[in-house]
Amino acid sequence: LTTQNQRETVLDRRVARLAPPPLYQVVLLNDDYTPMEFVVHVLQQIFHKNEEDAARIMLLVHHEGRGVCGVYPRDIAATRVEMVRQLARAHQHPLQCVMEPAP
Ligand code: NFA
Repeated sequence: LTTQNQRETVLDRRVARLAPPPLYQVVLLNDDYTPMEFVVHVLQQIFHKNEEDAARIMLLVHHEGRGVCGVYPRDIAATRVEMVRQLARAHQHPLQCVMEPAP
C-alpha cells in the first residue's frame, strides 16, 4: 500500500530532479589601482572570456563600478570568486569580487 506521504516523496524526488539549481552571478567591482590588463587577464583565465568580451566587461566595470562576469550554480560561483581573490592577492591588487543571487 502506498501512503500519502510516500506518494509525496516520489513527487518531491521528481521535482528535485527537474528543478534547475539556484543561480548566482559573479560580480567584479571597480577600484582605482588594479591594472586594466590584469582584469582582462582574470576574465580570460577564470571566466573563459575571449579577449574582446573580456575587454568589454572590464570597461563596463571601470565605468559603471561593477559588472557581471558570469552566472553559475552556487559552488561554481563560489569557487570562481575565491580564484579571483587568490589571484588578486598573489599579485597584490585590491580587485574585489562577490557573488549574489541572480535576479
Ligand atoms: N579602474 C581601474 C584602473 O583605472 C581598472 C579596473 C577595471 C579595476 C575593472 C577593477 C575592475 N586602473
